[in-house]
Amino acid sequence: MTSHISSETLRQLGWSDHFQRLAKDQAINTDQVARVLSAHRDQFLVTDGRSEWLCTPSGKIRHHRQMDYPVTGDWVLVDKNAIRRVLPRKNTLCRGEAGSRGKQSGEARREQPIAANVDTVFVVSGLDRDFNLRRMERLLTLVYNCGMTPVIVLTKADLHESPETFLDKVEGLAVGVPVALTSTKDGSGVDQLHGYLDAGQTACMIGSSGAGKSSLANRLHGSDIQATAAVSERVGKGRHTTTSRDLIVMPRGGLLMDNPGIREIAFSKSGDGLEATFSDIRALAESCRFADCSHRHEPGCAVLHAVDSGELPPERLANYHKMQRELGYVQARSEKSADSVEKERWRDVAMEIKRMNRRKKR
Ligand SMILES: Nc1nc2c(ncn2[C@@H]2O[C@H](COP(=O)(O)OP(=O)(O)O)[C@@H](O)[C@H]2O)c(=O)[nH]1
Ligand SMILES: [Mg+2]
Ligand SMILES: [Zn+2]
Repeated sequence: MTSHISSETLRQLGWSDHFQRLAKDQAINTDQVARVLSAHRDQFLVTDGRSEWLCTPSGKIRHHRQMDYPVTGDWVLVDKNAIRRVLPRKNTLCRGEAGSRGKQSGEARREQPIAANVDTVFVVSGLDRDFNLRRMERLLTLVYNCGMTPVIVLTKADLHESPETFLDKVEGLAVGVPVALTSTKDGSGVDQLHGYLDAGQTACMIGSSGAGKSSLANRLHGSDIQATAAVSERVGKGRHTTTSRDLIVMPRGGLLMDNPGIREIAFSKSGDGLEATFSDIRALAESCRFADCSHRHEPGCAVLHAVDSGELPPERLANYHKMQRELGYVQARSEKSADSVEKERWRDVAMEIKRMNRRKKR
């Protein structure tokens, strides 16, 4: 009975049929489940929908590989103030760990999970010096490679007379990706994002520091819950304010994750991200003379022809080639498939549940 009530409460935090089914199969009592709202090295703020409390990871988790350590958005098996296990993830936003690659060596980096169980990723860019089409292509590729759905959010529209010109530039970037033109100064365009934050939905923001993510979170929430650069300048804390990742429960019941600025975007997973982001190149490639055309020097290359005719920006093709090379390294190195990692996680969770229940009976 209580477990029925708590699973309804968990639903408001994004617990879906998918998790409910798996929990049932593994005889997990949802009273033992909580969601991670923020993750620090040794302390995790979790919630079960009724209260929030701090947990520490149990010894077992501590000694696990980095991928097994809880991140914001994770569902975890808790025992009072201890996190016993991380429940298998629906998806994981990962990037290559900063600094784990020698310059230009091309060697893939260690995987660094940033967030888990995310429905939509807001790729946030300011319409100021932050605006960079090549970086957007990188972020889109990263998001797709992690099996997530991107939405491009342009902020600071108020800085321009006709900000719509940016829409044209960005819409050519990735076919089918929604683009929102917003300003947190005057609130324009912000409302269209509420649709991604309905009850049970989790959205996560990525983008450089200063892009306007926390300001957007505040606008969407309707109150100042996140510290923005504007605030910290006043209190003299410097420009980089978001030091902790936070999952915020939004008024319409969805959850929004405010991540730290991503300075460097290194890949740690390969997937169909390149194809998804560069669907125009893939479509052109069908007309190349050679099926295995690299679009670098081959005769009869439809992609190079599109560059010559001005249809395809050369910088876009160059960025495609650059990422293709990087992802080649990632693929060569990747060990286990994400699926098998998550399957192992379930087996481990099931064993832990048995142990926990045995302890209770004694
Ligand atoms: N003009 C303008 N400035 C904005 C807008 N959104 C954010 N800013 C400013 O941009 C700076 C960085 O914002 P912040 O939300 O802290 O960015 P974050 O690092 O991505 O979280 C702050 O000084 C904000 O006041 C906007 O829509 N228009
Ligand atoms: Mg911030
Ligand atoms: Zn070609």
